[in-house]
Amino acid sequence: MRIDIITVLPELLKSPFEASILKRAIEKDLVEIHMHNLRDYATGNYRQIDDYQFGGGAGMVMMVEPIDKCISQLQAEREYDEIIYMTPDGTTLNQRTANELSLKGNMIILCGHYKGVDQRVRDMFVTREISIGDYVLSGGELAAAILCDAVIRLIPGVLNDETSALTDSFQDNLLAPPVYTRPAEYKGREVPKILLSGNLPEIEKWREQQALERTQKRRPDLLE
Ligand code: 6GU
Repeated sequence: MRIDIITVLPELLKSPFEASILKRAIEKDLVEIHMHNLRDYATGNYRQIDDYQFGGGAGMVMMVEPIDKCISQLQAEREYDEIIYMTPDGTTLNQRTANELSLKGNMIILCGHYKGVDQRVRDMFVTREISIGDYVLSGGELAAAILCDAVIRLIPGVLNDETSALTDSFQDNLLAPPVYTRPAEYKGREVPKILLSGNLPEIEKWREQQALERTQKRRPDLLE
């Protein structure tokens, strides 16, 4: 997989890819991340990338031309399966979308800022608009980092047995069951006996039951 991220704040997107699982995925050549500073595609003395909105109103709008230049240059070099625009009015990210995107080859992620991008960018290029939840961030960068994390960890070979995605919350529309590690007793609190029994079928049954109870209590919407 190759991900090209278009942003006005590339520095905000450095550290997420320099640690732990994402770093290892890059080192193993399972994913390539390329940052593009939108400012590099702006023209004129002021390298302008945003402007006042037609019709008036507070807030600047990201201009179509620099984004067109950047995306068109990338598209001249390779085919893209998805051009994703990060925006609070997009479709809320969930595990199903992450699973779907983990199977793609090349993707562009465009990070919005200010009042967002000129609608013509969305009409001309964007194949999907994604939000990470019903709250507003100052820009799409942190949302893009979250999307990349959720997607990249699902690429075959990125996770090993210890970090397996198969038992994650949401993987079958259930939350994950409680987990314990040593010691078996801590300040009077004991690990459920069943987990120490070695009876794998019974342990599996207990986990399924716990996952179901947790989901019923915390996220009944997932079971509908
Ligand atoms: Cl993708 N962008 C911004 N700016 N705010 C958000 C978001 C995205 N998703 C939730 N809030």
